[in-house]
Amino acid sequence: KQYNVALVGATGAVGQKMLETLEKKNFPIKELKLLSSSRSAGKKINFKGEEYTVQETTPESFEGVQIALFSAGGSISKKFAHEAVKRGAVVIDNTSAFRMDEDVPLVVPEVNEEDIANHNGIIANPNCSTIQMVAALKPLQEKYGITRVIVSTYQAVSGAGNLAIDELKDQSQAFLNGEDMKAELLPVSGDKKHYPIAFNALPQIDVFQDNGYTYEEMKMINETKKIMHAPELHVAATCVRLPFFTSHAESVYVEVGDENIEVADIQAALANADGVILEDDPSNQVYPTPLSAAGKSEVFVGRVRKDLDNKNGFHFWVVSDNLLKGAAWNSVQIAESVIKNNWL
Ligand code: A2P
Ligand code: 11C
Repeated sequence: KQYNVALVGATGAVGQKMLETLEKKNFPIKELKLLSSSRSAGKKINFKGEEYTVQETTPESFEGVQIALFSAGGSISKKFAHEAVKRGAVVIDNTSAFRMDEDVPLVVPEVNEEDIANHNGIIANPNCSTIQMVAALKPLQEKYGITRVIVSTYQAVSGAGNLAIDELKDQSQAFLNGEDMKAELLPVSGDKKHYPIAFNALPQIDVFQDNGYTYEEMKMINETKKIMHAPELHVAATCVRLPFFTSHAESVYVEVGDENIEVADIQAALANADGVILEDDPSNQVYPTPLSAAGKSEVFVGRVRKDLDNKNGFHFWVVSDNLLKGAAWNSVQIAESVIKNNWL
């Protein structure tokens, strides 16, 4: 069986990876609609050797659509997702618009695929930095129980979209030419101040909340508890943007429920987990990096160590392609699960 699919935000950084992923996975598409704003309407995009014309997104765009993948920002999802559902589509939304809504499953298939069954038309794809962390935490939660997580992130500019990628390129060029770097977008488009990302590190991803955490940090905290069905889990996050293009890296500290667990136990649980690849051999300098993970769909983990003071504490390093498992790949996995399980 084949399905009518719409892709909202087809011209964006994630949208382009969605197309690559749909092609790579040979997703059963009958008709494909590529949607954007009026700015890109008329643009031609090649998919599986055929040329498609990008169209402006309107409520009517979703007539006859069965699966709609949204990745054009939260405000666009808020404007059009219900229009798509009203017309019979299942929406897989890659923005933060509905993630914390009670009737919207927030899903990483390796962690909580069964939550999809309860959808009411919208299924949310978590934030990229959350996805890779929960993929690594899940096997530990299952085997040993976890009580506390403290994470610091090292995030690629592509998480902020194509314009941020261009900004890093332009600033790098300017810096190397001895010219002034123009900062107009990062850390957050629309915020009061902008700082150069090239040759820098910005401890702000998304806007600040009243509690002093950024929205990216609060997404990691709240989404993790929801996906893992662990409202009592203690989670703290510090999210930092660094000047590379692809993959987010994370330093994770986790406390497990049993003080007799050793590094080899954690490594074994990670090595056997779905979608996770253990790359951990310090004696041979083996560990994942943003470049080694780029273009791959798995979550890579290395540097597993036991805390030197807390017997329940472990540290590790998680890396994954933020546009693939962090976005496009996870969304298409959700779509595949919907089809496979008859959850349309
Ligand atoms: P467009 O090319 O028309 O601007 P990125 O995350 O790389 O910045 O991409 C954002 C994506 O969201 C693009 O595909 C962009 O399309 C799309 N988009 C932005 N604004 C709208 C809108 N008002 N309606 C539909 N799609 C939009
Ligand atoms: C970033 N994690 O790297 C963000 C991008 O909630 O889906 C993803 C935003 C989201 O800037």
